Amino acid sequence: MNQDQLKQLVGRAAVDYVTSGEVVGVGTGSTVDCFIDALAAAIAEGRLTVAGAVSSSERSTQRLQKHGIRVLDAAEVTGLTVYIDGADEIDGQGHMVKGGGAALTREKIVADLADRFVCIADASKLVQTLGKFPLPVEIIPMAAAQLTRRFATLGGTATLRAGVVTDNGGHILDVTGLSITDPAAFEAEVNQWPGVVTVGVFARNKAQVCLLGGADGVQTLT
Ligand code: ABF
Repeated sequence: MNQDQLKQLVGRAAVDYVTSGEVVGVGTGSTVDCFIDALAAAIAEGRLTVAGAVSSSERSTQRLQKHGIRVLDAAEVTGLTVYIDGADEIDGQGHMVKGGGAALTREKIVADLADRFVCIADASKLVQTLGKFPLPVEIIPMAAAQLTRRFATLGGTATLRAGVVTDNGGHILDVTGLSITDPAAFEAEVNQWPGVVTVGVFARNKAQVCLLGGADGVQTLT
């Protein structure tokens, strides 16, 4: 199976985690695109109903609406049973690096509304230690130089992602050279730096379930 087929596989598997009749939290990315398509197919076949979706990006909103799935504002719900999203890296404990698609802030907001985060990914995303994938950090633009210096004290090299403005008007720093051995402590520390909107380490909002697509099919990590 190629990578696209693995994404379709886990996208389909994630439909089983949606509670019929409820509002579902929907993330962003090519794997989530597969989930949205599989969700729409399940609805069309009468296997499931949803009351709507809370989406973490304009991209996912458009895809959901194209399928006729109602998109609610995050403020319209008090909570979600499940949030389904991809990752750039995930470790064996469910900690993730996210934000390669620049949607990390909204992803963390929707994840925080949910009782359960189900991560969907192909097996290449599973790592021992987070940090090999350049860590995305959404920032307030005027803080870029100071934050670059702060990351250097942790051994990281931060680069401004050229030409990218997030859905919230922020900029993205991509930080290479990090080895994030304690994701919860790292997230808590970086979150306190002035000018950081969201750090792409998801430890506080880690995945409770990870559906990993590999040669042997879907592996479920809990
Ligand atoms: C989102 O999309 C992100 O947080 C992550 O950066 C990315 C994963 O994308 P893909 O599924 O295309 O690899 O979930």
